[in-house]
Amino acid sequence: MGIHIVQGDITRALADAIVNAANPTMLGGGGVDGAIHRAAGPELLAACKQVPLTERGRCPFGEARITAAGKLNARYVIHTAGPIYSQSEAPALVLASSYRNSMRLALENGCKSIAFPAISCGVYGYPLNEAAEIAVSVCLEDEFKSLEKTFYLFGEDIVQVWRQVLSQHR
Ligand code: AR6
Repeated sequence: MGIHIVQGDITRALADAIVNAANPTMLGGGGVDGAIHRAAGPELLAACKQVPLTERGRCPFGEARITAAGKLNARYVIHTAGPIYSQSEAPALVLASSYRNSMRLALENGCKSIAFPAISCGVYGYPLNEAAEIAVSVCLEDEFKSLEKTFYLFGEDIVQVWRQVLSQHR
């Protein structure tokens, strides 16, 4: 299935799963994480508190966790903590893992469609071009071909970057 790019708010997405660019605490935050929690309502935070985390109560960078979606038009929210670009030893591997683990969880839960934000491209500081290259390449892996993938991107500049990278892969 294809890869689509939409300029706009991911909380409006109609998809089986909406991916949240979260942080390892899984307790919400700013940016897209804040928007998703606000739109989903308090059920989402309650659901996040139920998911299995590490002994220290964390979802490690590059991993993902799935919850119900509260009031969103989706069956699931998949929360992943992308890398903090300046602090990660291997940001490209971690970012690829965030996309891969999110899509694996979606497939394991019977999803046919998934909506992504630009994971790590806000306060986590990932350079847009490199992030787009990783996002698109992982989406094109054979394992994920049955999923309909849509990127919801904030702003014209980032949409341009994603479109250009996608066109280079076609
Ligand atoms: N829909 C789509 N994209 C959005 C939306 C939205 N409603 N709101 C922001 N973006 P960021 P990160 C874009 O900072 O870099 C949180 O506090 C935004 O313009 O949300 O992975 C978490 O709790 C940018 O392009 O996520 C973590 O602590 C992209 O989404 C931390 O931020 C990602 O920006 C994660 O940082």
